[in-house]
Amino acid sequence: MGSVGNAVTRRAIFELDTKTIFLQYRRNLHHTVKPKRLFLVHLTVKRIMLVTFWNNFRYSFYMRFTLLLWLFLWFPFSGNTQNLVPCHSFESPTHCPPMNSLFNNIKPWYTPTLSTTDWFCNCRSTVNADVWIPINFGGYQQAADGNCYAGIFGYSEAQPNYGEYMEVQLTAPLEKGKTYTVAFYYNLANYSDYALEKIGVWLMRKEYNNQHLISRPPFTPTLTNKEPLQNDTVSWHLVQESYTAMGGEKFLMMGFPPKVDTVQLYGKNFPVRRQEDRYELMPAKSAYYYIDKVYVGEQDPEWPDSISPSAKANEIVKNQEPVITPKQEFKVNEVVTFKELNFEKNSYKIMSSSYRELDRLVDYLKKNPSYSIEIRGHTDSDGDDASNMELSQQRAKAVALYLESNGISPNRIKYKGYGETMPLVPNTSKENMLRNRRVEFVLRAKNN
Ligand SMILES: [Ca+2]
Repeated sequence: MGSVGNAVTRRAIFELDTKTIFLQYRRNLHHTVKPKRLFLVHLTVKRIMLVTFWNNFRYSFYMRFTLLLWLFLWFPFSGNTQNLVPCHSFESPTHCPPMNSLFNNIKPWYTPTLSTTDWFCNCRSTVNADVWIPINFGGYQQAADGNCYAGIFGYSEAQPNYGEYMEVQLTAPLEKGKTYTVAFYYNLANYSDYALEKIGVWLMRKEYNNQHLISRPPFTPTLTNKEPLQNDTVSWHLVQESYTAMGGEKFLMMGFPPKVDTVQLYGKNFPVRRQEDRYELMPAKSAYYYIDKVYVGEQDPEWPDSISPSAKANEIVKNQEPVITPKQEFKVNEVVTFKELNFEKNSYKIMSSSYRELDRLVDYLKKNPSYSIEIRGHTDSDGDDASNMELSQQRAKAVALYLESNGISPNRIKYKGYGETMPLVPNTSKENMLRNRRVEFVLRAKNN
């Protein structure tokens, strides 16, 4: 290590940094606090931090080892094998999927349409959830890499025009005339009754983002797989194609082509759950695919053609009786009370623990576009009538807005607050009052 050079560089960075901070202090705090004094405090803290870092590096074996290991691991990837796809394996060191349908949480990926692409992880908070790994609403599958993968609907007989998509900005645009390798793994989910032949990859100069569109984007993919997709629900399979760039392609989109030509009935036995146990998020007569490890780069990534779950994983498939999320079937005209919906105290702000239940409803409404919904807010008898009426109205409205902001048309949503006028039980005990504080919904068939 050239200590003199490093010291000079560090000093230069240090001075640049402190100058910026000083300017910020002047901009933000002038007239209110004495900036010079604050600046001096900051400077001292920074100095202490630098000294601590240096001492750690000199004396701590662990820190030196970690830094060297990091450098060692980084070097082989800094050459031409660089993958231009950020977050290529859908892993997040900090986040877990909070619920289904929220693919946008695995940044920088996002859904280019209103379709509800899924993100699955083996995280503590997803155990037994619809988006857990290995068991989830699509069936059973380990990640091809790491702890997470994505999932997209390819086809559903009930909604042939519905398809799910995902998009990401590449870390650098493609260069004109250069040939790139595009590769990724896919796996047909167990509960698919159908399998598709082609999957599409779009490489685009401009971002495709149509948050009004629930059906397939209307243009054909930049490339599709030459060999038909394999109808295998056990192993991951690789799609790898090459592509000569026009230059400037910056966005990658994945999903199924606008016209699904070949839909094959997939007739094998389902290895995990019986078909009648299938969760409602997985409608009958549809095709669902898991996606993991996406690559766009100049070199062949030299990935194996398929990745099979380990023998141990297969053992789990055989022995484990999976926990099944109760099948959710809503009946038209039936009053349903939200079970997981909670608001902050005396407020109409929805707590995040409620999103899961709300999202299921969103999903249900999307898959049943002929239904409309009425939301009814109720309170207990605590507090005065008028403010209870107002609070119940606001809470019902908050639910309506949530549905709306997740793509349900406001034409399909009605809401109303009933205050304390419609108790389920007399407001005579804490338990009874808790039952009376509730939000309900009723599904209506159109023109009803
Ligand atoms: Ca992964």
